[in-house]
Amino acid sequence: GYTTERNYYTRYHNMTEISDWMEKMKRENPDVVSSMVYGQTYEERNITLLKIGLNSTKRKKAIWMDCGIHAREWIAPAFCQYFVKEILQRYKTDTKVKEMMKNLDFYVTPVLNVDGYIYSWLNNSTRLWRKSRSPGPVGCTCYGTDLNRNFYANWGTVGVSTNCCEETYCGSKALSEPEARAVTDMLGKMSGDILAFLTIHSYSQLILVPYGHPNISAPNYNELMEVGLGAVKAIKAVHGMDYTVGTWPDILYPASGSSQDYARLIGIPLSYTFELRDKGEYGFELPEDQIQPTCEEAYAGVQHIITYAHDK
Ligand code: ING
Ligand code: ZN
Repeated sequence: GYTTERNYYTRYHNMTEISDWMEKMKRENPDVVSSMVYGQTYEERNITLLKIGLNSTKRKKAIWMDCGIHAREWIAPAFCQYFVKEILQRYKTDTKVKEMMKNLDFYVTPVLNVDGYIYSWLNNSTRLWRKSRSPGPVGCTCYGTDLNRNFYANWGTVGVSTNCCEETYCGSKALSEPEARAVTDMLGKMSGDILAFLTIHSYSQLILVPYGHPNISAPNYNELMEVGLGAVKAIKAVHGMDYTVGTWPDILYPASGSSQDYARLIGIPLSYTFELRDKGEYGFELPEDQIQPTCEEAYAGVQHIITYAHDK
């Protein structure tokens, strides 16, 4: 592992390095960090989350964060790592973060689409892979399902492809993919305790609120927008970057079967998709010298939402 390198959080890391890093986080913070395998990918790799929080006698609320549901969006796992590093540092000196660590557990999945992420690290021709790595149905020679179209949330109705060669192929049925099932099962177990569901993507500099489906609207749409706008302001204050907040249909185009929609549909009040830097200059291949500033500003945005959820 390269986890002792001074510049660790300014680099992208392959899956082996991220797994080593998870072990290191546990080893160095045994009272605060534990890990849990909550599912297996199509290629039978473990899907692991880190649980971060201070022990408490009362029932704790939770924050969910997943990164790397899309393989090529490398800044997302880098942000999950940065986020964990930051809260583990900050709670020791920052009384507000400490209070949140007492009242909340943070469930962080650094890489959800493990098979796809490993594939995107293979060589130059696989670098821009998005989907999972399961084979298509009989008669289709292409691989992979878009995991963010495979959830049980108006599945297959809009903004998806049924052609297994396409980037937004939604799978043969809702939850056909073990990765989407793992998240669904885990959310089911924790359901009522989760205050905020945060799923991290790139790129476009957006904060998306539910729903991706055009015909439904969240009962707390105004709250979601207001808190999202607060996050945008917090982001801008760090490095002056502009993020936009809104529903997917309002900003671009509708989509169904996303994890974000599923999370809101099952009652998680605050459900957000973050689309990190940039706006297309480098796109998914964001240079490493932008990792740190991107993570710094995204942390501010996430902290705004988490603080709101905690204080509410
Ligand atoms: N963007 C997301 C995608 O899955 C999204 C955006 C989020 C669409 C939520 C619908 C619902 O297409 C990227 N960059 O993957
Ligand atoms: Zn994505």
